[in-house]
Amino acid sequence: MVDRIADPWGPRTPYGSGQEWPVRVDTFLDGDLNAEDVDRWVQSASILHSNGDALDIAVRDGRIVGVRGRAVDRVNRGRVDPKDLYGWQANNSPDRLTRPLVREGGRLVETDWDTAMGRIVARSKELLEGPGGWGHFGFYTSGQLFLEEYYTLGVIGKAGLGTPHMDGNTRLCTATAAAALKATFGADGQPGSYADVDHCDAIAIWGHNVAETQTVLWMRMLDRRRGPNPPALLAVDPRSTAVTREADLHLPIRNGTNMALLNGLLREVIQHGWYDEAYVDAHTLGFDELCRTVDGYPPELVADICDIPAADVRRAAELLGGSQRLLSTVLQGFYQSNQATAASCQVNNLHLIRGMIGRPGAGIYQMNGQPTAQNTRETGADGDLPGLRNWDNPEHIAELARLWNVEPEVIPHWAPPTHAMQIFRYAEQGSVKLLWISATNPAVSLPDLSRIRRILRQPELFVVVQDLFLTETAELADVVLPAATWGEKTGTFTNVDRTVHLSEKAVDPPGEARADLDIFLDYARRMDFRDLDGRPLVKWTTPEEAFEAWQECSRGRPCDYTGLTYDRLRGGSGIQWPCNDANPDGTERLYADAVFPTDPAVCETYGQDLDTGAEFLADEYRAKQPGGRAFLHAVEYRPSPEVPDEEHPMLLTTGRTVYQFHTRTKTGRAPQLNSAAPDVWVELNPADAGRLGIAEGDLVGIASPRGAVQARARLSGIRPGVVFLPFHYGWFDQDPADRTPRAANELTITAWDPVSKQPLFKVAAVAVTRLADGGGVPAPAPTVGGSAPAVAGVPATVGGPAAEANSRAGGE
Ligand SMILES: Nc1nc2c(c(=O)[nH]1)N[C@H]1C(S)=C(S)[C@@H](COP(=O)(O)OP(=O)(O)OC[C@H]3O[C@@H](n4cnc5c(=O)[nH]c(N)nc54)[C@H](O)[C@@H]3O)O[C@H]1N2
Ligand SMILES: Nc1nc2c(c(=O)[nH]1)N[C@H]1C(S)=C(S)[C@@H](COP(=O)(O)OP(=O)(O)OC[C@H]3O[C@@H](n4cnc5c(=O)[nH]c(N)nc54)[C@H](O)[C@@H]3O)O[C@H]1N2
Ligand SMILES: [Mo]
Repeated sequence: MVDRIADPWGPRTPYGSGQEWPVRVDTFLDGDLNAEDVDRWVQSASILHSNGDALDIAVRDGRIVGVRGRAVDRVNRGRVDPKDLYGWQANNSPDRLTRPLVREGGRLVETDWDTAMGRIVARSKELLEGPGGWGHFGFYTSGQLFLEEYYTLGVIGKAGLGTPHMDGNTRLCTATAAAALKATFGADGQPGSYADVDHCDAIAIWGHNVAETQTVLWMRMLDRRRGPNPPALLAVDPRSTAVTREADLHLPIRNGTNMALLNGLLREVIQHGWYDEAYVDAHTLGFDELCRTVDGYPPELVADICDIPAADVRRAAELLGGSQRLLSTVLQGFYQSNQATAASCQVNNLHLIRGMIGRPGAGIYQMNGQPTAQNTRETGADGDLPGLRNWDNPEHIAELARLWNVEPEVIPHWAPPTHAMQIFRYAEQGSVKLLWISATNPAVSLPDLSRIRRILRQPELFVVVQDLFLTETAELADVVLPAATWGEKTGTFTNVDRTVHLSEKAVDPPGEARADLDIFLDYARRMDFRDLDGRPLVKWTTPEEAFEAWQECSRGRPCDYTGLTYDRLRGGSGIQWPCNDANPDGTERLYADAVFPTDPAVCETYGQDLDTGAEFLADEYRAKQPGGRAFLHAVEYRPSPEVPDEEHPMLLTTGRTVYQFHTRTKTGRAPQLNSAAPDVWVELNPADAGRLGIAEGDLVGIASPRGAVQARARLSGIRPGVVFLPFHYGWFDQDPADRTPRAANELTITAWDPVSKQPLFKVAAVAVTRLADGGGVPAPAPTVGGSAPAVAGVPATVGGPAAEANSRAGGE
């Protein structure tokens, strides 16, 4: 038995290069239950991160009572993340929404489905038939629904209403992953495989706290590090985390300077001749310009911009340049930071010029964050066109029009799809009049929250919120729809390395809550969307039928699902797309043949200028004659849009802890997870704390030009001049009489990457002041991971008997 709060990663199962990762099966069951007490085990996968850990849901008396990892699965080989071990308890929470709510006289009151849907449909018809039509509809969805639900929503938006104003919270999450993959390779889709961990000789971790955010992937890396021939480890993060402490080399760069670092590293690699000339010549475009640009970034300049020793820039380049099988992971420290897409593309460049792609151990993970974000992108629920199609390619539009049997003109394709930040802008300005929010909590997760609250409160904006709980966002809605969730509905989703899993319904949802698919289908029916022959536009009623419709849409595209079926996904391991006649068992790695989907007929985008975001025209793109080669993009470093000044002298960055998921609607309702990190804290370097007279546990005020929050100080290993706030803490569980502002996004800035349009959650300027003495009581911050204390005497975070889980190497 292991207390997986005290030890989130559990026992090691070391293994060597090229060996198979050993099985270790993790199980957690409610209270004193044993495996014999479980009525049924129902196949599923994790829903609290993008790793795609396969697990079975334990059911007893019609309730979920626990989970157990699936030993047969290629992704986790039985292991389960702490959030997944304990987080399912939120399904059983007594405060689940069980009936629809509508706003009456300023208050939300319970009603029936007919009334709630009737209001949405009446408002929709009024708007659609009036002047401005589709332009009034905005949809803001998620990276946490199922593939079948996104595809259905995408068809409703694109072929039913014809609105381009649809996006996911994936804009906040993995828009940069998609943008960087498109920009370099021509289309979305992760080149690497999780099995690359088994083969690599070096791992580079770029702005990714993998130990806390993809714990099972980290377990795999740690098991390699403890076995024979361990891979070298490089970590780039302004904080001290479990990853940077394990690393052979840690570059604690100033947040917002990734681009300068990467330019400097590429310069060193090129100048030392650590690149593969033959690969560069045959398979890439843009090497000469890349050389010219990075030439301006000698180690001393990089050291100055990033505030790290020049010798460490050289050492990092040596580590990267000396590796034969390099694995890179990139996540929010890049995606939500300054020059997000440009910097992420430099990691692709590094792999391309070294020929480190498409073979075992040489992998790139432009990571996802949310469990089903890949599907939001593939199916077009983020506004992109389904099947990774190019909005600017008339032939792609014609294909969709044929598939859906609608006029091509109905499908919005006259401009790029509207990104989430712009949808909220339109709502602010009043042109978007109906905003339908599903499975996301923007009142806590978007930047500059006082503005977001103002937008959502506007009386003229009709807000629909579809959720499990009365969230901070739902409180502001006109109609609240109670949704079923994971474990209560069936569907599929795809993880970071393209592994598709089936998640089956295990139990009934509470009260009148309905699956999101059924809600969208009900809306389509009531709106009476038709195709050209007068038949219903949406022709499916079950998840499996929706999946089959999606398969047709994916046919022949990079994300080809045509070889998959629900039956094939049952029983064994998840399967990686593309899975089709040519690859009946799925595809472990993309680009093994070094042919990239950059051909103008195939590519998902004609590209953008990575500095400004300006879109290239089709002819400009064709003139480059990519012919299946990948693009090496060269970009100069530019400072962040907000840098410290006298009034706001420190840099703020934000992120996560291992125990909480986002705005905590689930993990805040699981006792073991909640008590491990019950309230907000702020991480400070001891030197800054000393200068400001702040001790561990003192109450601190953090103010930016947009707002102010209060948090208890945790003196940690973060770099001097930088403070870190977890963004998990909204106000749903605060005493209504004392809602002291504590959400990190009160402070963050409305600014985004020009290419991916992902908001810059990782750089803002703030002032930090001491407000009150903490009386020697430590901050409510975990002692594990990034918030590990730099001072002695803070008691360790433990879960105790209630958190004891089973972990068995080799199986059951
Ligand atoms: N426990 C837990 N796991 C999760 C989630 C969760 O909420 N909780 N959410 C899931 C989702 S949706 C996502 S997107 C992922 C996110 O996973 P991560 O990206 O790993 O998480 P973050 O904490 O947002 O940021 C990662 C690191 O970036 C560093 N950083 C900040 N600014 C910079 C910078 O300018 N440059 C560099 N190089 N680094 C910087 C931070 O110090 C932080 O340690 O996690 C997924 N997994
Ligand atoms: N400052 C700062 N802000 C950030 C970030 C950061 O690092 N720093 N990270 C950003 C990132 S990467 C992300 S992904 C976002 C996450 O931001 P959000 O998406 O707002 O976070 P969640 O708390 O996951 O919200 C998901 C909502 O969906 C509901 N839900 C769960 N399952 C279902 C379902 O099956 N059906 C329905 N209808 N509802 C469901 C949950 O109850 C919850 O209310 O936050 C972003 N905001
Ligand atoms: Mo995310």
